Amino acid sequence: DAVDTAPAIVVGSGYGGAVAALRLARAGIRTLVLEMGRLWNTPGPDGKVFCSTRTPDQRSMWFRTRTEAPLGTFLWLDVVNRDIDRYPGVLDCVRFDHMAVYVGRGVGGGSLVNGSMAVTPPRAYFTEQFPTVDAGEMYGTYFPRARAALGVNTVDPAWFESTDWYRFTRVSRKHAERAGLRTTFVPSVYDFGHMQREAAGTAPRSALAGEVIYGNNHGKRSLDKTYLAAALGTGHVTLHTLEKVRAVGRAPDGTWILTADRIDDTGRVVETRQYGCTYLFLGGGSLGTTELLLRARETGALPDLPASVGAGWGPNGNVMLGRANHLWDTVGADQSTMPVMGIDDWDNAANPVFAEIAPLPTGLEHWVSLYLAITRNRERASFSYDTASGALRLGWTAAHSAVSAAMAKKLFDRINAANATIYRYDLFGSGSRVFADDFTYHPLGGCVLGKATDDYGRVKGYDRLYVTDGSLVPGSLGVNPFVTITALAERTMARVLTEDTAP
Ligand code: FAE
Repeated sequence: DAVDTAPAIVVGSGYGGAVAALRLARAGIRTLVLEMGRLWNTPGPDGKVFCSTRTPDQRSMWFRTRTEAPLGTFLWLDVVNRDIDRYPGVLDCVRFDHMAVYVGRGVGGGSLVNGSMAVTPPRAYFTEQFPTVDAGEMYGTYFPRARAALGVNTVDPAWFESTDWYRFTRVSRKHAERAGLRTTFVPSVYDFGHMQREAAGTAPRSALAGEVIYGNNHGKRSLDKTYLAAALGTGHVTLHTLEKVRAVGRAPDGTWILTADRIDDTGRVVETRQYGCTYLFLGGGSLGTTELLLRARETGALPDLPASVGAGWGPNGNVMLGRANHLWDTVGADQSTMPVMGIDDWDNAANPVFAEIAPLPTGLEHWVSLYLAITRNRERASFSYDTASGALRLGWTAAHSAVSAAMAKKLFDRINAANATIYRYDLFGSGSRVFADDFTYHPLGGCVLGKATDDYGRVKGYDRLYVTDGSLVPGSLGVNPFVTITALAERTMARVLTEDTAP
């Protein structure tokens, strides 16, 4: 069979993939990027590239016949999810036995669907999670480099205090302060200048029109506008979309051989292609990269991969919950979809939690305060490979999740007690579920730095094979992960381009 070759191949175009592509290209190395999702640049019949969260259509989710938003019900009515046509939509939900993992699909990966929160972790916790990484170098060089390239900015505090669009945040701040808790502003890659123009009516609305988990039509500095635009601008990068890498192997001369299925808009495989490269960078995310390596090890394609491939996974302790406010504490019908504040109780050694004040932009007053809590859950799970079906299994259990829910409960019981409020029981479907602890937006681990790889993301057992994405992070980070994933990828690329690829 014909094999297309390139000096370097990058699998996936999320944060890890985008950094690898840009730095390889800037070093003059011809690079092919293989992405299973679409390129999101073509308007649909409504003139928009992405659909809204309020009227989702086929563009919303990856090959589904019904949307699967984490908020399953509202006021016990199934008004949030909709029937849709099967299509390579931008948000995927990968379901394991006790954990649903949300990921972005498309050129830009998670940057297309995420909440834009661009948080640098507290240095002490970063050091604890990455004991072998030089924190001075990270905080002095790679975090600043990542934030600059990602276009991180912060909301103007005066505008924040005065605008209706963040009333929901100010109400939650007041309630946290009554419980003696500290809040902190959270930086973002959403352009706040654009958001203020949205509010003023001088720019088309996106964050102020309910857009987020199915993509933003304006205002967001997603990777296709930052790292990937710069990478393609070098002329050294080729991008193939709707191509899913299914297998990785190695030719006797050491060339990496990839097998990829090209799909059409119905999901049908229209062609299977082989690619070869000298340097292989895996940026498929915690699930994508771990799946490729685990399958390669278990099928014998890459038998020397270490036993630690597949281990050390965690959901960053994610728990979502809602509180019911008193009638006089209105959160507002107008809510920006971009969170800008968190309740920071991470230094509480007895119960470390960092809880983002999340919007619930239904367009109606609902008196709900919504939160995405990041808890310090120390449980970890491993992936295993089911040889018969070829599927990945995840050993995460409901008991593992219960640890996160208990930590969130401790914090929010305090907030409820201080405000004489209660939880909302109608947000997450069945019965009276208060804590949605069975899904995550932050899958982390599977190929942990310093365990499955060396301290720079070089996969153990082979040379010229690298991991640059969220699978390097050991299951917990304490904050939203994309700034850290980007900074670690910058660090890996700086090292690899001086030590490994020099002629
Ligand atoms: P990721 O961005 O997932 O990129 C992987 C890419 O590889 C995807 O485009 C895949 O389609 C592609 N891919 C995977 N497997 C293959 C294959 N076999 N062949 C070809 N292509 C493949 O990985 N984080 C924050 O820091 N702040 C937030 O506000 C935030 N909000 C979030 C909200 C939502 C709804 C979600 C889902 C996530 C959120 N996150 C947030 C998490 C963040 O987006 C995530 O940690 C990063 O996107 C992970 O980056 P990676 O490079 O690891």
